[in-house]
Amino acid sequence: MNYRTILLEVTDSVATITLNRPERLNAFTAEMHAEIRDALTGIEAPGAARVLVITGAGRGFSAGQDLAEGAVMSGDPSRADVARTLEENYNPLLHRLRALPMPVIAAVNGVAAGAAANLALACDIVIAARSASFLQAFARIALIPDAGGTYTLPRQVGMARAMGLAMLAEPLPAETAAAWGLIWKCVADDHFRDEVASTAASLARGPTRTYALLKQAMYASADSRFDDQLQREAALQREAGRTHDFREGVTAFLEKRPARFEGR
Ligand code: T3D
Repeated sequence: MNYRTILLEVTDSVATITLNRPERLNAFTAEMHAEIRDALTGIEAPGAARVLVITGAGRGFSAGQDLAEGAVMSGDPSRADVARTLEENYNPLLHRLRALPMPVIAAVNGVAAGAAANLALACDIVIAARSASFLQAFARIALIPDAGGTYTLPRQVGMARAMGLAMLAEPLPAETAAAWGLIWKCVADDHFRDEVASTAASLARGPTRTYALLKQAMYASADSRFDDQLQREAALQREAGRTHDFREGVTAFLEKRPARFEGR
């Protein structure tokens, strides 16, 4: 299908969604959200893909919500409902990416600002080019961090850094984001695309069903008691132990050969 604001490509089980409004630094519009939803429906279909990569066209990842389309610009400002786009667009997207039964890589090629920064940080693996940065731009326009920022940031970098990022709204260079443990990796610009491609290819050869179970376990842990989490692990491990890939993994180990996972 042809989209106007994104590109969708699926090659060797790797689906790539490229945010594609480079003249607006790939800022999100309602149309872009609708197109991403449509693309995800195809990607979720059984056998369609085993990894999703989200990246940006041109020099930026995304500047977050398109402020020319935002709530405050449409109609009477005193009646603006900024939460509506969160409830209708961003929050369902965040839930959907977490629940997607495959790894999701945010390939942050340049600046990621506002809701786009937090969307990237909510992905399973974040790889950023060295020239990229993460900007909690919200306070600059008198908003609070959204798209999960107030959840993700204190948990991943601690309250002191989360507060600094949110209140000062200064760009966080990719290298510092990696040093703080906010992202998986910061890679030299020259090697960025190759690193994303090799990571995606490696995950596409992996035990996809197990990755989906692993996501469930990891994302539940932040809100779980220790004992509940142990029970959840046992239940999910039971499922993992019944996959074809578990049998293949153990067989390959005993036969001293690389495993050939099929994602089931
Ligand atoms: O409904 C609601 O509004 C609520 C939703 C809230 C969720 C959010 O995401 S709030 C946060 C929204 N994002 C921002 O506040 C970031 C705004 N952008 C910037 O601060 C800067 O663009 C950057 C720091 C990200 C990058 O700066 P720079 O100098 O590299 O690029 P630039 O020149 O500012 O941007 C290039 C073009 O993209 C420019 O257009 P022009 O002048 O060439 O015609 C600029 O206006 C446009 N652009 C950048 N960000 C946005 C945008 N257009 C619309 N919306 C944007 N968010």
